[in-house]
Amino acid sequence: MIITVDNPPINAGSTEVRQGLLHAIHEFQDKAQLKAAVIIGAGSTFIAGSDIKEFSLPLAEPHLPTVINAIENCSKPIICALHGVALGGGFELALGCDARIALTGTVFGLPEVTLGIIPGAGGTQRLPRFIGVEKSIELICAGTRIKADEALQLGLINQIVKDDLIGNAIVLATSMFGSKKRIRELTTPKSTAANILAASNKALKLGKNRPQVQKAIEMICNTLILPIDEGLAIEREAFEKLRLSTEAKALRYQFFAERKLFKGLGAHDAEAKPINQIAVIGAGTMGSGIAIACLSAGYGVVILDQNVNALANGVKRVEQFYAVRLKSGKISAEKVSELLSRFSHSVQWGSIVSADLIIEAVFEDITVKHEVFQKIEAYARADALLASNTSYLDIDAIAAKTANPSRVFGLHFFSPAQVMKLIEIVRCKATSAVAVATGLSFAKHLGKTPVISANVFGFIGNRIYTAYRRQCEFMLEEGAYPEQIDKALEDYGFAMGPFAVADMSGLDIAWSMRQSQAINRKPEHRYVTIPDTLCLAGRFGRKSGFGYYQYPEDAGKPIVDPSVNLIIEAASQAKGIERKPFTTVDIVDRIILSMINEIAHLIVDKVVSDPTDCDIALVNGYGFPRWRGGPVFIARELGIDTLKVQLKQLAVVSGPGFLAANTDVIFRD
Ligand code: 3H9
Repeated sequence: MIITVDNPPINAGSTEVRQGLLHAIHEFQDKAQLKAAVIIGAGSTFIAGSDIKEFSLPLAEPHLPTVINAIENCSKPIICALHGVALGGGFELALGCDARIALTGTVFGLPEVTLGIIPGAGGTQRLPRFIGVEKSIELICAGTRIKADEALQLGLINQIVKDDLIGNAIVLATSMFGSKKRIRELTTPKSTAANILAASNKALKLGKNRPQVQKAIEMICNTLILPIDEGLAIEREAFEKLRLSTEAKALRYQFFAERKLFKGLGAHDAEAKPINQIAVIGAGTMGSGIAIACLSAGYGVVILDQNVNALANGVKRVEQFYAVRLKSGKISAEKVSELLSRFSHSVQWGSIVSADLIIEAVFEDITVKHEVFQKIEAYARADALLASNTSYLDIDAIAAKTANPSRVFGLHFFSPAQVMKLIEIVRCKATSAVAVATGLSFAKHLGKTPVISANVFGFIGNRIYTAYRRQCEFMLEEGAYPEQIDKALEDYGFAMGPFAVADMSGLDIAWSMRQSQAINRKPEHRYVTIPDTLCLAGRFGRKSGFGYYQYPEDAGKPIVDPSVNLIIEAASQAKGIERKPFTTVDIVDRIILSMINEIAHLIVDKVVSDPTDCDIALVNGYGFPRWRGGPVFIARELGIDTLKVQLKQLAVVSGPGFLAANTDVIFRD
């Protein structure tokens, strides 16, 4: 009997699918003339997992474990024929079958932890019985997706076939007439406590110690001590608890927000132009990072810098990046030579003539940018697209001085450009639809997450970050200290607190930006002078050995500096502010609220079209913990009325210059 799951587009294991499967298995059991069954997916894939849209509601019967029980309890063999992906519940269903056959290229995995849950249909109980505790910890706790050849090596599938999946599955099923091979009957291979501990510690570190990772380890280890039915019951209970947690809800929100973003990005009114050859202007850290990102994605890259030393350093950074990967075994020598065969460098502007896309990543100075764009125009092909990687300069002003501003736009990468997922695509007044569509397709090809921003100071991310930083400075003035704010945010899930980040980026950069904007600052607005005082004292952060913290040569970590606290206290005193203690909750609440307020401004000002894009930007470019969902998710959880009350309080404590936004826009989809 052939049982086909047909629930496009990804054959999600919805209630109807589970009902259909259970019905078919019972029918198969009841018909004596049928000797074996094959479960297969229609369309491009097997079951890609449970339908996670159902996860915010009570799950309807029959549950997936009931379906898998029916397969195991069936007296005749049931084979799974797999293609596309077999993920989450789809893979768990396959593990409940008597044999598995897969088409070349099929992908397997239990990615539940990435959604804040653990496998809830036996994944943590059957997988270890097959491949052992350590390997299961490695795969389940990272949500790793593996290809068919690795699955075959691990013994997870019986056979790989190049074509005729169903025909080959029927042959396999026929060979199994009269037999059953239940994974539940296997005993988990023995392991040493030291090995399990090492695998667990590694997984916890990688999984940021999140509750679902801890639970997954506990469940997997249960297979060494508990009978399978007991282990399954405990797993299901833990899955149910995690499924209903705010953290899992936030991760589902992020999942669907990203899908929505990519879907929206595909719906553009112009075709992207093909891009093969990229020119990067400027061989600094950013330029070489962009070159690496482009080379790794398969593009031909020329990097140009008129300063010979800067060029040599940039080229060295690119070569060293691949040399380190080669040494650590992450890449083969052949791959490195193939990558570097597409890489060239030059001090001559003539080298950019064959580029389809030219990305400027030079010093942040508008005069320098104007000069560079003039040069680019003189040498680039007339149909090449021109992008600036500026993080805060006015790209309209840059475009206005070019002969064809319709081909100019922003491609704002985040440092390190070869690592960070976020790219802001800045659409200027004259940017053509083709340029935007090409920027998007290019960003996607790099494996990045692009968000579209209007051309305003700070674009999306830095606008929100600036509001958040300002709020942190207010709190310094009112009674908090840098180490306390940094710790509160690190405990919340940020990789680094804002003052440690500021010290790393260099306080002088923001200082010169503030100086350039001083003329526009309203004197009646609240302005915190602490960062300026630090800069006037030569405290520029890590590079000068002092900033918000001290950085003695022999200390790996920032050290709290009592003299900074004196500067802060003097600033409070100068304004007659009576310092008061802050709790971690006070700190985090004020920061999140200030972000929500700024996001509402961005929507009202039409800088970004969808509020959820801001959450995606913060998670992918600013280290906002994904499992918190983002400020928009948090605002929606709080509800419009509570948010309004809290924002009113924030306006009061923030003082003059704080502009409360119309947050209703956050609640529109
Ligand atoms: C689980 O299984 C728990 C178990 O332990 C069971 C416990 C009892 N549900 O990504 P795409 C939608 S947890 C609902 O653009 P691609 C997606 O929103 C689950 N919908 O395509 C989009 O919809 P729309 C474990 C889903 O080809 C459409 O499908 N499984 C789900 O680039 C196409 O998606 C996972 O975590 C879902 N599970 O990639 C797998 N998945 O057209 C997560 C997708 O309306 N999914 N949709 O915008 C993926 O990794 C990718 O979507 C996949 C396809 C590789 C499948």
